[in-house]
Amino acid sequence: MKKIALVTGATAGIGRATAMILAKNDYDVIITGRRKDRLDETEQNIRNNSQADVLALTFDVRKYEDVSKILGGLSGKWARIDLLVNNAGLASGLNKIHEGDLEDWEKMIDTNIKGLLYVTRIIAPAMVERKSGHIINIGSIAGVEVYENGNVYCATKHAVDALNKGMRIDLVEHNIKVTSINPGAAKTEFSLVRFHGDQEKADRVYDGFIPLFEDDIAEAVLFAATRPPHVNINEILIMPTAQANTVKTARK
Ligand code: NDP
Ligand code: 8X3
Repeated sequence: MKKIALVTGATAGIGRATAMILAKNDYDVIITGRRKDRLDETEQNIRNNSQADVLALTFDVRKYEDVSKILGGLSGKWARIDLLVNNAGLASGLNKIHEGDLEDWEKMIDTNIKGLLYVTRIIAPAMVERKSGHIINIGSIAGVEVYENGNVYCATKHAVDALNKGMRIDLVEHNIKVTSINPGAAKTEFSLVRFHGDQEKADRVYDGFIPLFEDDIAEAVLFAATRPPHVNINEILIMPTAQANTVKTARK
């Protein structure tokens, strides 16, 4: 029987690449996101380029009622999720704490922390019952360090780091693996979303150096997911060669 992976936020970037690489490596995949047209594109792309079966589910991870109805209502083979990749997330805004926009703050907290919790709360019990499963949380270098104006985004990713460690303690006796993949700057739609659609500002983030790309992170997810049963990858911090940390990047 093929393994089943659920990847949240698969309409773009890291989630999209992760769903694709898992599909090419013997997983059937459940993909999720809010933008139905983009999810349909991802589904078609996976079907065209792999042997995987795909289930596309459109919902907002911030809405617990939808998360619980849609994910809690999975049936047949789709109810047996072997791998959960908690990827859906975003940065919104880049402001001093005293100038922060409450809507931005709530978006980040509700998506990056509460959304991840909502999905995990629905999926983890069946893993516990089966005494098998793997949860991979997409954290960030922003969960390891804090940088100027990154305040609330960094706080949410520090929360993901704490949850990752907490999940591992709570789930270890149930034979469930928990991994955090923490990327540095990766060129996806991340900066476009952070700067509310300002493409020029988004592009400037990656000026003068080679950032990570979505496939680089997807490969790290696949590596963690394919270790033997007795091996858990606790965390991977993966950076562009040109980025030493959140404050020092070698730009040409
Ligand atoms: P993208 O903006 O390219 O992709 C984000 C994905 O998350 C999209 O599929 C989006 O789908 C989904 N998403 C966002 N909000 C919601 C929501 N409320 N409900 C459901 N899905 C949602 O960014 P990345 O691929 O870069 O980001 C993926 C993860 O990686 C995030 O957790 C991010 O914090 C993390 N990360 C990114 C880094 C980077 O430099 N790019 C570095 C470190 C970590 P849709 O809009 O269709 O709902
Ligand atoms: C994304 C990486 O450094 O832009 O999580 O916050 S960073």
